[in-house]
Amino acid sequence: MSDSLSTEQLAVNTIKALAMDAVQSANSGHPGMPMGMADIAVTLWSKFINVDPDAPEWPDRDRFVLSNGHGSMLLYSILHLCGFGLTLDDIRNFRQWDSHTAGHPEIDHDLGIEMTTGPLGQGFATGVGMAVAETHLRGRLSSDLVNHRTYGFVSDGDLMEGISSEAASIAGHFGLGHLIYLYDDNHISIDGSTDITFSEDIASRFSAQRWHTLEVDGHDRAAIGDAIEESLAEEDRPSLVICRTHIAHGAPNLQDTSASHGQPLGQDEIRMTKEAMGYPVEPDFLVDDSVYDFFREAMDRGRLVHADWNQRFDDAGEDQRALWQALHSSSEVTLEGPGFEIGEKVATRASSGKLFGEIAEKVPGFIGGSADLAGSTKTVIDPCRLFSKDDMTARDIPFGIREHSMGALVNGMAIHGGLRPYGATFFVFSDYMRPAVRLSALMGVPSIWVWTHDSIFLGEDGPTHQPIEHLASLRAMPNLWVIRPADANETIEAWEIALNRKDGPVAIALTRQGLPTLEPHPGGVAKGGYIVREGNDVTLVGTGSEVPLILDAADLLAGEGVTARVVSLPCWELFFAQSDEYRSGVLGDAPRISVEAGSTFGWSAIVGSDGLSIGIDRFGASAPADELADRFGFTPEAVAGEVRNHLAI
Ligand SMILES: Cc1ncc(C[n+]2csc(CCOP(=O)(O)OP(=O)(O)O)c2C)c(N)n1
Ligand SMILES: [Mg+2]
Repeated sequence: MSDSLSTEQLAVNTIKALAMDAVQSANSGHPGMPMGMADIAVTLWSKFINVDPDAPEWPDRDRFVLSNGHGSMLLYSILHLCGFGLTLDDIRNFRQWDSHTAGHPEIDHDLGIEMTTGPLGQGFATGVGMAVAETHLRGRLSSDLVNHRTYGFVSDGDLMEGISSEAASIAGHFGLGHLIYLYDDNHISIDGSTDITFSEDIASRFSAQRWHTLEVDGHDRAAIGDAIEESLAEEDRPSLVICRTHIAHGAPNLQDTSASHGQPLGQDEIRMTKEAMGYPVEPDFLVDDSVYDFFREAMDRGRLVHADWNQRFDDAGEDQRALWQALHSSSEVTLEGPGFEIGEKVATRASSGKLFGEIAEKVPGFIGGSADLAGSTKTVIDPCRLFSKDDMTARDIPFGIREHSMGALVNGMAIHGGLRPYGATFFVFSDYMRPAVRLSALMGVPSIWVWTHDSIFLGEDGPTHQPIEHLASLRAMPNLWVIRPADANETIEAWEIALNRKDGPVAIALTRQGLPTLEPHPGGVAKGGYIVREGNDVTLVGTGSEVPLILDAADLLAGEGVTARVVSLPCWELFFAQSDEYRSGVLGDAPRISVEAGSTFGWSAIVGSDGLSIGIDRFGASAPADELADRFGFTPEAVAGEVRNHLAI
């Protein structure tokens, strides 16, 4: 290849060539962004980011979030060139079945992929969560053991999405100085120029949100390097480096066009681009050895920083190491609870709240907060301290009324490692955080979602606040465990399950209203469902607040000589994971009737096509809870009446 080019320029050209070739060969993908951000990526990875390809999961590594994940070929090329586990064959298999190089790569720590997103904006907010985790852990463990940066690439789409405004607001408020984002300011999105819809002054917006902002030519590597240097020196504010770039930089006909965003450039344009760069047109996927040497030498910087960190870890004091181990421990958590009397009426949000002290003590990484509903959701670890710029080791995070970014921040903290984060709000507002919840499930991240006020029985606040379809729609989400405990003891078990799950999120739906404490059935929740009371004539299945209701209905029926089996089914996902034998044993052979104060959608999977589902298939209403129970037929008398009708007695 041309001797007149610097190796650094050759590295940039190689990334552009790999992106063009891989997208062309897959006949799908996004070449424009990798070509437009190649100068930025080469600068960041060759001069700044501290990662170790020999130990991709080293805990104090810098994090890198590709929020404009459609530009995944940029990340794959860099990781390959730097010597992470991605091979050139993986790149040849871009976007193919079972490859390591999915269209949008999500997460794969073994390969150096921290988190990249398909849904724009999620990466932006998740990175803020990683920076919160880093700040918090640095405070607790000292900067000897935790002291890294979270870098991110973000695009026009990321900044247009509302979640980035929420997350930027939090990041600026908390003064997350170790967060550095580089904005691909290319004025192009899918439908053409961003002029048609996006004209705000980004620097003013972010400085108003208390960020440190810088503006550079995104193809001037020296200027980019200076801007990153300056951002590294800024400890009190997150930094946004606004890089004016050109999408598909270097493509003679397609640079600065939206046509280069999401489709192959075509063989002719690729040839002309390679010729213009002085890059051999053939063969495809060509990498000069000097480029491998360039990146691998650069990675020695990370290896050294890692070796220093190992030394500091060995030299750390006993207390510090013990805390480190406790934070990173994967041992099983068991909870005692404060002791609840049988019959004692407690809202499950309240029994949950009473566990927080014990959880915080047993799980040092337990941390989280709510979207301005700490008192209502009863999610308080320490009433005297809130996470803030001045108290970063506090474990109660005031997320503010920003459910969507709360979801992503919790994911970011969970992905970071060392923490067991949760986020809480009213169940109905799970809608506001659903994209982040979905990503937690898709990525297999152990975020904990606490959703209270879980049915119409929250009462007078009315239908806008009363969840109806939420249980059904969240149960439809793969890999999310939704637990709706029936009493204080089931709530304890729900929390144990949530804290012990490592490979995905757990949601706990809790009541506002008091529920009687039932006879404990240890291990029942872990099986998803179990028999609360035996009976032969009919099986009544309920969840949460409807379990005591069907017990009362069963009492009424017993007086009439009808024996009803009562089944509590707090977690469908765990129940369906049991053997057929267990499930049919629990549900029995008698006719089945489900009772749940929400949509009946999906219940036929439990009660069968000839079963009956009592639920609420309309929006709720504003009235006191007792009246709602009457009007919606959620009284023991009404349920017993439905049972008699169904059994035709
Ligand atoms: C939440 C969400 N909405 C829509 C999309 C589809 N989409 C992918 S990229 C993109 C916009 C591209 O513009 P920009 O972010 O500026 O990226 P660039 O074209 O500059 O690489 C859109 C709408 C998405 N991935 N996520
Ligand atoms: Mg753009």
